[in-house]
Amino acid sequence: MNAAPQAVTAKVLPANAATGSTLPALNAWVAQVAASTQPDAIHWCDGSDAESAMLIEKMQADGTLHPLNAQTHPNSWLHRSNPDDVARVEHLTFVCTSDRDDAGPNNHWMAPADAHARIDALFDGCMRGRTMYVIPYCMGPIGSPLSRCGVEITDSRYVVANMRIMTRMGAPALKRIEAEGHFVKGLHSIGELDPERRFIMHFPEELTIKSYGSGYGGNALLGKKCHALRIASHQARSEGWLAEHMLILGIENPQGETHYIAAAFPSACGKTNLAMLIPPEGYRRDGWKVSTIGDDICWMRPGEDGRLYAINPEAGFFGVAPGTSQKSNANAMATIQHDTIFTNVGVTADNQPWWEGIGNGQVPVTDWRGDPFDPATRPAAHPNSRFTVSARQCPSYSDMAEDAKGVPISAIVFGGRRASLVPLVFEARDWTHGVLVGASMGSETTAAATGAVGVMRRDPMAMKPFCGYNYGDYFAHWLSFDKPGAKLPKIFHVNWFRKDADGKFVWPGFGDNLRVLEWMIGRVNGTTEAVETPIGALPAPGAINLDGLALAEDSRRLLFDYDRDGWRQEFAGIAAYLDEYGERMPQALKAEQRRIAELLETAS
Ligand code: O2Y
Ligand code: MN
Repeated sequence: MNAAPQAVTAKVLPANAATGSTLPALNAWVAQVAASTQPDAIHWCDGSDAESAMLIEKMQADGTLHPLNAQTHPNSWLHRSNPDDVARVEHLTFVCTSDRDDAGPNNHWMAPADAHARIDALFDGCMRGRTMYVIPYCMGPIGSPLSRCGVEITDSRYVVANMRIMTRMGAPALKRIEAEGHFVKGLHSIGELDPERRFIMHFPEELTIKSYGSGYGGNALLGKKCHALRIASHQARSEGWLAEHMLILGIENPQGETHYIAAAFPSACGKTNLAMLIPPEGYRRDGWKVSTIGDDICWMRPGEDGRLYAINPEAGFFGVAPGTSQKSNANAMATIQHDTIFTNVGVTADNQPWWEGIGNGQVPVTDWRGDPFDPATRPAAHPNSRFTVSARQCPSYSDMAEDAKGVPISAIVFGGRRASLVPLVFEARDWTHGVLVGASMGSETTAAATGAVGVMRRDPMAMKPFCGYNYGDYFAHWLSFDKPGAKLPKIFHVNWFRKDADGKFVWPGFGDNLRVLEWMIGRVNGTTEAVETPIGALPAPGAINLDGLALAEDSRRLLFDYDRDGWRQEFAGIAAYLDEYGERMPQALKAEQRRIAELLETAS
């Protein structure tokens, strides 16, 4: 089915396996897109090795990909994006629902007809002289009932190469789409890469995405944030499941019992590091093991036993390079040793990828823009530079990630970067409280999205840029899972980023985060102690194993205390925040906020 490029008369595509699909609706859509975008050729992607080799050859020839050192990084490539196209662009990202309130104050909105008109005008004739690639893909294991399929049409070979890593793409996905008869439509063109002519539009009611003018990450790999979060969150609401911005990891204790934990952190808050955590030496000796199911997105649905079962809809990692090192994430470093696409990193004299924080003693000679490296001009790697790599290359990747029924979730963790106030960990008293914890979480911004860095903003459930509908309705959907027969996970909040008076992080983080996860598992099993406070249950003194950590008494206090006055202010801020969503904010969530605010006034 790896069709030779064909001249397009853009009338009718043959409905046969050689050049198209057996699904008339898919052929018709491809023909309609070809008629408007006018490509020179159409290529239906089958996902084969031969196809990949052909694309890589073309990308090397046109300078899209540069080979890296084949001895140290076999089969690995450097891509330099347009310098104006290096991150998600929230201000150009729209959710286009018939009723503005359905998109909610958490999204930029445009009326569907206006949005189609604006973006279709850009697509008009935009693929002249280019090949149009048709990428059938499946988000999640091909055989899983929790998976959902889509087709991305793009004129970017880089997108095809990334989608091949990040999704189950090609012939098996097309087969499933043809059997199901429906799919999410994603249309993408890099256009002129002009920020003035750039939009990422979502039409949840039509299960359609249109993205123009960016070739980068979340703007262009439409299976990821556009489909697996914005469109899927809408689908999930109508079908009774959850599409979340969460990593999934498995923890096996020395008794051989495995618990799966899903965790939501805002962008670039160390999710990939946590998903690939390596237990501290003593824990490894005692038999603790951590396995990775996913590092970014989690789809969960109640199983027949009332528990939530989760899959990772992705097949690869699109991870932030800066800060990734042997110390922070040895599993990631092993994963990206071969068959990896690096985007916007620096390179060393012997052509190895390099980024700030890599900590391998090497030095960059060329920066991410291809200029000689000069620290006075810019960092060697862009702060949002990335690696794209298959999850199967990760030493901690779990076979359970391919399990069609998903993994049962024991605990959900919310977290953010909070320099002050928020303790290392606390447990929500029940599901409603947990939903409030998720709804009110906040973090200091990072470079993953364009805009100011280091500013605290609320990012409920780390879904602010990704929830495809009104947050009020989204919280109501979360609350609706608490029904008779449900055996829901416990919900926790963590803060790895608390700082002391000198501005230093108090908690060592990385592998030592397992100490906190161990406490959570103890809470799930009912074997670990906690102290009730108005904000939730904090670890009882001694309940978290701190053996071997050099933590001063002051640091321990910062990690485990709660400051009642500070929380009173925080809860006033939470009330104001919930009010911003008006009538759609569930009363139950506001009542929960009031319950805790009152406790903070009265409890000692
Ligand atoms: O910057 C982008 O284009 C992508 S953003 C991203 C990529 C992978 C995982 N998470 C994120 C994010 O912003 O949360
Ligand atoms: Mn993410």
